[in-house]
Amino acid sequence: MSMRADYGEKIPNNVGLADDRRLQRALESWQPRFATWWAEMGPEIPTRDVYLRTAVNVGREGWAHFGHVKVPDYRWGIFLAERDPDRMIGFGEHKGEPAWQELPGEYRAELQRLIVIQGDTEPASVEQQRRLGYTAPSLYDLRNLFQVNVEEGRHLWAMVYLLHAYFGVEGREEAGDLLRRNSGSADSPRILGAFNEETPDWLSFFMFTYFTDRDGKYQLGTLKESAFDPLSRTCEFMLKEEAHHMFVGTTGIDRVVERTAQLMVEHETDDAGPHGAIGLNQIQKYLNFHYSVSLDLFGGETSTNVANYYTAGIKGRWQEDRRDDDHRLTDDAALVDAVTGTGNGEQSIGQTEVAALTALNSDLRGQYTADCMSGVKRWNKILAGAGLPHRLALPHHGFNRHVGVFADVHVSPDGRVLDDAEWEHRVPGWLPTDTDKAHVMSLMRPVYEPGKIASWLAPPRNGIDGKPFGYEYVHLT
Ligand code: BYC
Ligand code: FE
Ligand code: FE
Repeated sequence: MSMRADYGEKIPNNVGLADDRRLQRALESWQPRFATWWAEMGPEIPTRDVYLRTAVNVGREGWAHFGHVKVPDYRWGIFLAERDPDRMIGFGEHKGEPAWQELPGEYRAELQRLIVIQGDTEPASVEQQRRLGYTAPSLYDLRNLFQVNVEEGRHLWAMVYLLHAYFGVEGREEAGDLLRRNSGSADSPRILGAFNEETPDWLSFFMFTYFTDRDGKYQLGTLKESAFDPLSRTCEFMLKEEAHHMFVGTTGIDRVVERTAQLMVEHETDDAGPHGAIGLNQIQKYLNFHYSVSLDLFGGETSTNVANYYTAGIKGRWQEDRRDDDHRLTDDAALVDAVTGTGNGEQSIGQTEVAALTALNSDLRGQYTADCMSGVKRWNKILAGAGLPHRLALPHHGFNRHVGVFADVHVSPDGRVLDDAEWEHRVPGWLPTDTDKAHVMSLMRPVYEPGKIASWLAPPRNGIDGKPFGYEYVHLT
């Protein structure tokens, strides 16, 4: 069943908004609040226009349109992947029953919570990134920043649509609160830790889009499996956009590593920092930080919440249909991380067996880590290609954690439990220090001339949408 995309409407959509006056009015009253939020909390740098991709439809004939647009006039729309009328629930106690087109009353609270948490992250990331335009290393990068930001704005719209369409008064209130909480705010912070951290520089931005948007990919992947079909279809379409965000991260870090390696070779040094680059050890420290903060987004190693979500059919596993088991997991066991031993620095990291259903956060985190490894391999290839013996690595998953079994211990990047004194002594070598941050910040000088690029990263291999790197992707005012 395919629904025509309604692009002439005030709110572009493929959900038949024109046929539901009540819902349309509710969303049209939320729209100016979104516009106010975007003006106050969105990208600060003034532009005349930006070369952006806009989602205009779903399906095979092409879903996106490219062109220069005035950013406040961007058409944030509501798009769900096409409906499969025969879709069946793939897991949990309702496995084999038809997917739900309406909200089941018994799971209302859980679904609302998941949608609110997901929705909260989207505007949070825009808030975190709002000042980066002032230090963009090229117009190409500035354009990518805007692209990521408008799409995170559209992801907010996606969750707000679900809240308005299915959750009544409470949903409308939650939709309002998504604009009321702010990243880093003392009184009303964003829900999840990583989304209250700062993204003050472009290395952080690339790390964030590599590691934190990738958490988004995996969480959306599990919600795409949901028995609640409108949520599933929403997430399926969001995943399409997500691919570009991770591309920005992957190739961004590629280009930083490439430039650093170049200068290390040119100056025959281990530290390219004094030569206008970001030091390789600084890249490693930023990687350590963003990977560990993103691991916290997977929740505890064991969780009764996640077991209940799975049994109810509202949150599945990554690629549920490729799993070779009964998709109910009621009789299965799984190994999860555990910290054993007590006090006096005698603790060590082992594993313990738990009910598989409670181990699903660990399961997802494992899939995520394997994916993150592929980036590290890429970056190490760049180093090897430059003839350098240096390598980057993911730290142990217990390193610098604030959620789950590792929250109460200090773990080194190579996976040893440390006492407080040793941790304090060694941590400046593992996480960005004020000196590291100041060095990275000192390199953040804007380059707004078409075809020019900052000193600390290599230009991209290709431009956007077949355009060259030197194209005027952004017209500043
Ligand atoms: N910070 O039972 P547990 C994205 C809380 S990113 C603070 O293990 P659960 C994006 C937890 O709420 C993807 N608190 O939790 C990326 C619970 O509290 P209560 C976002 C945390 O529910 C870049 C308690 O600790 N989407 O899209 O199994 C740019 C016990 O935890 C944190 C989702 O996350 C934390 N990090 O798992 C833009 C999907 N972690 O209930 C966008 C929806 C846990 O005891 N969310 N807590 O008071 C979920 O699926 C789950 O809620 C979580 C947590 C995976 C987040
Ligand atoms: Fe998003
Ligand atoms: Fe994203």
